[in-house]
Amino acid sequence: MYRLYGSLGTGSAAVEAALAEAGATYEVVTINTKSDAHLTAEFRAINPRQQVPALQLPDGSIMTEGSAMLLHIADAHPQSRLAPAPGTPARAQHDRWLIFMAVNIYEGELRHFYPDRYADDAVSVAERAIAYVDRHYAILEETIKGPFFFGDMLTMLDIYLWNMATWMDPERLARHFPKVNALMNAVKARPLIAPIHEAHA
Ligand SMILES: N[C@@H](CCC(=O)N[C@@H](CS)C(=O)NCC(=O)O)C(=O)O
Repeated sequence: MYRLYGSLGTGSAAVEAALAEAGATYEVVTINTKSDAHLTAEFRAINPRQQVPALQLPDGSIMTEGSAMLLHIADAHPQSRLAPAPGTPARAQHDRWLIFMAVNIYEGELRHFYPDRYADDAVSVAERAIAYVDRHYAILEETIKGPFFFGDMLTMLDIYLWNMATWMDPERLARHFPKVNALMNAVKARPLIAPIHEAHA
């Protein structure tokens, strides 16, 4: 079985939702980042970067980077059809946008939530990070077909975007990014994801 090291309200929510939608057997080990449980030597042995999520695969190996986990879960559970088939042009687009979100929106949110890690003037780092994240949400807003990213098919893009969209102020999201907001609502309404959403959001 998979073992997911995660914490409520973090990027581990997407991995939990992906495992649930894939029909995988998994357990969640809570590493509460709010009480610094990720900063222990014990967790450093699991993830030297001391962040969640970390995922132990059924063979005992450990991987980090949530976006990579989603791609792996899709490929390890092809019957769940959570990503287009590897090697196809549709998969290229899927992976393109997943990495787009990881390196622009997720990274921008880290600057928003941990501004003091980037500069002494934390307030201005946080403000610029919000504008930076918005700029990338605007590009997604133009690209999403609706209700899901590629139309009717749920993919890892939707699960990843749902997770990140829960970090944004709900009123701002609805006003400025209605397609992202509708996508988030469609994902959170899924029976397997609704309880995960409740717990994390
Ligand atoms: N690049 C990593 C980033 C993971 C990450 O930033 N996790 C945050 C929670 S969303 C965390 O563990 N924060 C605690 C810290 O950095 O001290 C990924 O995509 O999985």
